[in-house]
Amino acid sequence: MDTIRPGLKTLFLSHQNADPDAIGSLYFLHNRYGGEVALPNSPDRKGKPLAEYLEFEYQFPPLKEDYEQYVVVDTPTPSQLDPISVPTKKAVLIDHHTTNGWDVDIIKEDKTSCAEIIYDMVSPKTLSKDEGIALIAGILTDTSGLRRANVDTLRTLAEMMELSGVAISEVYSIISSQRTYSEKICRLKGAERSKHVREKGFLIAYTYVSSFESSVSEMLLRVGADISFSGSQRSNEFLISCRSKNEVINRGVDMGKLFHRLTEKEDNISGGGHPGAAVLKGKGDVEEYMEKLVRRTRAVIKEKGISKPVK
Ligand SMILES: [Mn+2]
Repeated sequence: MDTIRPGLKTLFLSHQNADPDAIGSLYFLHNRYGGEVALPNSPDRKGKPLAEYLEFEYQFPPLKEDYEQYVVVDTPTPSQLDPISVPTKKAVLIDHHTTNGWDVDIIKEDKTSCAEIIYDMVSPKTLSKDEGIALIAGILTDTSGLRRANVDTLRTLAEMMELSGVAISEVYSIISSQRTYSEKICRLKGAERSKHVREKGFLIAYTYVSSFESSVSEMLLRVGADISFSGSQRSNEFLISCRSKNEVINRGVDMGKLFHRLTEKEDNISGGGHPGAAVLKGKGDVEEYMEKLVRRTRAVIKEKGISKPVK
């Protein structure tokens, strides 16, 4: 089965912590094909307000029924559907991630969002306002506010805007949700306690918070750090989240690998991630591991012989 077959009893699904691309794609498909929708857990901070605005209804596991067809969108690996498992023989998988862990054929296109693939598949002659909002929200989030958009993205986006009459600002007002009070406090405290060092022109900032480590690390990049670390300690367990800017990644510094290398030597910790986002956790003292990570980061910058001109 390689395409959505209308008329079958169908369940539409997407990944854990569904983002606006997942929600928007599901909403559009459900509008056009009918059927039911399920998510493994609650949508993320932007997905949730979008779903609420669209009055979009979905179920959570355990699934009570069987379906003739399962359509899975925006989900690169089966584990991202946990605890839902899908019979792959009855599944249509539609995704735009470069790598995927499915062992069956999937509909994969090199697009900046799933919303674009689905829009092309349906190639609608008309688009309701809510459908426009759903699809455009998917594009805006998956391209980081169009920063990763290409010519193809913008052409599709322009067409969606024309057909639905939706303005980009309307979509932003729906998906730019407020952070919770406790997250805001953590970000403020993280900023207040932050320290930084400079290595060959790169600013490395680190701080300690009680939770929202990744949010705090992201914030530190936005206020000027090139690489940032936020650590927390809960009894004898620690967690450190790291973020780094593209200009660091482009110069060959892979924080995910750096984190992973540390775990190979010690049994009580685990971690790894992507070049620009990594996590380390385990038993131990957060300050001790923070010190190790900052030291190793500085060493890697020196080893690679890279630098950043200071303006
Ligand atoms: Mn996506």
